[in-house]
Amino acid sequence: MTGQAPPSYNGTAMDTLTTVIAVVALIVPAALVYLAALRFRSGANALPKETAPRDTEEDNLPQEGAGDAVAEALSSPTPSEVSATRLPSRKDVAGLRKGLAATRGGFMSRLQALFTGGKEIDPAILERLEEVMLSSDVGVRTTHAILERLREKLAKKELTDSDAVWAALRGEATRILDDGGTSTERRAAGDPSPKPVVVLMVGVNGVGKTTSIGKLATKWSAEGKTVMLAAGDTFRAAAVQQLEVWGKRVGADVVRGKDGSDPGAVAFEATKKAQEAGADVLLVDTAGRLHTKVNLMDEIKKVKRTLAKAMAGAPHETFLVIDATTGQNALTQAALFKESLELTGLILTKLDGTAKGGIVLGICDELKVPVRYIGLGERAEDLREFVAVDFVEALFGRDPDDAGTV
Ligand SMILES: Nc1nc2c(ncn2[C@@H]2O[C@H](COP(=O)(O)OP(=O)(O)OP(=O)(O)O)[C@@H](O)[C@H]2O)c(=O)[nH]1
Ligand SMILES: [Mg+2]
Repeated sequence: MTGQAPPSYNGTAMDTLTTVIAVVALIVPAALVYLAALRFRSGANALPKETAPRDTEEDNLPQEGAGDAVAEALSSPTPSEVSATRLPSRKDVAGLRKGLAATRGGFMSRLQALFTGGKEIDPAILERLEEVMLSSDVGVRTTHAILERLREKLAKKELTDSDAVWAALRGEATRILDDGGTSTERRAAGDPSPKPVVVLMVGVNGVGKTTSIGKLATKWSAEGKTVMLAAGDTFRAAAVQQLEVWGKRVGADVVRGKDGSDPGAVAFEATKKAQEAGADVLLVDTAGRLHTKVNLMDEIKKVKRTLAKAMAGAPHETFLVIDATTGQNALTQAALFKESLELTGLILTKLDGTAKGGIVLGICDELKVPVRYIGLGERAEDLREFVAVDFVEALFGRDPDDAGTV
């Protein structure tokens, strides 16, 4: 009877069925993962043509190097939580794009002009590229390093059209800006949640130290942190008043000394008061000083040592504030401050006021100190955490509302 299959036949059918189920169980999840990956890629490809290619998948990852040790200490997230909050955001990119309008209209549009109109890619274009980069404050060393890598790609025939060169440039920018964030591990290795987190703000005159303190105080207060300010610029009475205005606006106590008193003593007293008050963060303002004046640099080193005496591990952050409009001099300043103080981060201010934002590349490449915040205006909300992927997208991406420019 055909309906009665022998037992061995049944066994084979079961084996086949089991195999089919196992294969399906393996293939279906793999297919789902593949489809999800495709969706992700097509999402990226939906961006305007020149913004789409990121050199590697790694380039798409959140920039862990921009991990904000202060925020980490204040809210104590795990490193993976920090990463999760660093995904590129279209809203952030749109805001950045506005703040970087001058650089987009200057440096970036000059760059893009080299590659539009189907120009042939030859070594002469790289010479013009060099000219644009040098005149946009990218810096000699960084410009030459980027060009060297482009020449290699050109020789290997990897740069066949302008899109490929644009993508390569974008890749170089991402690599350099990501590299700047190498000190996260070291910072994360310390006390994960000091209280208060002591932040020492240093820099030459008029770069935006006090304003950046006001902006950070606003940001952290809005996040529910208790912020205190130390008026460590005892040089000018007006400096203390300026800080007090911010203190009032933000609702932060300001610890001040007598006019002309020792800035170290103010910093010491403020740290003790912040500890007693259980403040989450203490921002220490200091007088502007020329990086070339040995006595002034010795003074700031002393302030730093005094902070460590007041609280082990303090200052937890030493931020050098740099004015982006000062061009190559900013690099010299930063190098000398770095030599005297162990900098944990840079705040690059007034990026809204320069068409030569290429300086960010030079600074990240040469100093290897992470840019932590950028200033894009004078208002409290104009200080932004620096996230390399967003920054690169804001510079190299096309504005969806403006098809005409970069
Ligand atoms: N456009 C623009 N202006 C800024 C930015 N940051 C600071 N400023 C302005 O720069 C000027 C100097 O800022 P301050 O905060 O007083 O600078 P400082 O480093 O504390 O100066 P000293 O204490 O004198 O050394 C002020 O007019 C600020 O409003 C920024 O990101 N963009
Ligand atoms: Mg000041």
